[in-house]
Amino acid sequence: MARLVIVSNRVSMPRERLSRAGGLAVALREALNQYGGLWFGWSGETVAEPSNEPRRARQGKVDFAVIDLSPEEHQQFYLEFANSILWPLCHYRLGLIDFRRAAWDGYLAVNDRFAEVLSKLLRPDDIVWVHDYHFIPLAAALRRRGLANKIGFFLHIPFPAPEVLAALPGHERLVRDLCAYDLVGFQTKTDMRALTEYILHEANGQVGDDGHVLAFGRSLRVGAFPIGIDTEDFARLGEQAQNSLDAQRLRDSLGDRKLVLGVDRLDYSKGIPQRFDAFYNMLSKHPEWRGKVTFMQIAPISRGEVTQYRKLRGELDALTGRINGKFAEFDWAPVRYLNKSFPRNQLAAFYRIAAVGLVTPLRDGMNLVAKEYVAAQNPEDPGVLILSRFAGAVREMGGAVIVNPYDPEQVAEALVRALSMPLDERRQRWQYNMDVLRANTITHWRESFLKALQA
Ligand code: GDG
Repeated sequence: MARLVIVSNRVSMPRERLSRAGGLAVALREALNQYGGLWFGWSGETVAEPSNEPRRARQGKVDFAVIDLSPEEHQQFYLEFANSILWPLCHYRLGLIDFRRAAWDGYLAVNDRFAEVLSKLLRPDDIVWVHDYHFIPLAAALRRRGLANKIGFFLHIPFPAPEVLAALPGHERLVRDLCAYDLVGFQTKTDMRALTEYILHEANGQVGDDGHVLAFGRSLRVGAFPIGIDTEDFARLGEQAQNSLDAQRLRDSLGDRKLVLGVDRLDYSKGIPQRFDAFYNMLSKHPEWRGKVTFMQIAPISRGEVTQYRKLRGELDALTGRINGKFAEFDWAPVRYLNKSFPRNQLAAFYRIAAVGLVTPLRDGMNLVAKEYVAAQNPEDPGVLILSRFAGAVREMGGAVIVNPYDPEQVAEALVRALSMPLDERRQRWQYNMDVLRANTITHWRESFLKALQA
């Protein structure tokens, strides 16, 4: 295969510890190791006068090249357009959008600068794989510079329905630029159809049954490529974790209480306040569960500079206080709320011990936590996944108890049902999900995308 070039917003340089990196970073680095290639993106740093000369590193067959952003670029491109406009838009939260023309201009300008730097690093036969909403206009900016390489794009978050997308000033340009890629991949068919509906009805384009699209004078393909995890690795971590010191400490602290677990970046798309509400509801309506169950929410702070995220933090602090204030006993606190992150092996120990994995996003591209929770279970005595109908993962995790996260009473009932579910049913549900996870791993995802891009 030709050289592979991956572009993503944050690039983990070789010195960054992979044990803390997510499964995605690990999988992409594996692809680069396999084919040889280049990983290009933002360094994560802001400096007053960023240079267009990238900082380089090399490890094995993989080159890394990163550039810095100026404080203004960081503000307009990253904090404002990507994370205060595109993120809420794609998660159907129009009320949270804070549109500013300067942010849009900044977004396009940063994409243009990234294209300028990248165009000097590319060889004619390189295959380029661009990741996520930060870089929708990147291929168009590369094409303007005469590059004819195969360029693919994968959107990790949902793609909004045309009616929602139309709320974004500049949506026509955004979709036109998206069509400069050769392959556009989505997490689910629903996301894919949202784009093809737009192409058909807003852009006068054509869409074939095989995902072939003709629009804006270009021909491209679109497809659904649901992202997976390293299933065996999580299963192994889960098994090893059960005898770890952390697992022992957690078990000791729980006594004979059951554990309900939530793990999410602290993000409003994850439905955490609604989940707290559901737990409150369960303790109110089912007093028999008081003192018998503990809900642990791990929520490392994310995008702390964005106002909406700071508000969410305040809201959750208050909810934790409200639930614990009302129900706690001198020897039991119903909610454990932790604003920090844990290494993957510790996380696996928590997954393994939890009787219920409570994954209730209001909207989510896929949600890897749901998959990791399943993979880390004890096959002899697996826990139950409760999953939102609005997570991409729901298409595959047919063994989950599926809920509407906006309905706290329904989620409370699902909790009671999951906590009391007989072993046989738990095993059947888990087996169904695990078979899916074994068939669609992250390696499978990566290979099927790259195969489609090369075809
Ligand atoms: C985006 C899309 C899509 C979380 N806390 C800790 C920790 N994590 C890890 C989890 C998981 C990852 O972070 C979160 O992945 P999600 O998929 O749940 O969510 P997003 O971050 O929003 O990801 C999403 C994904 O991209 C991939 O395409 O599924 O829909 O929004 O892997 O384990 N990891 C460690 N400590 C923590 O405390 N080590």
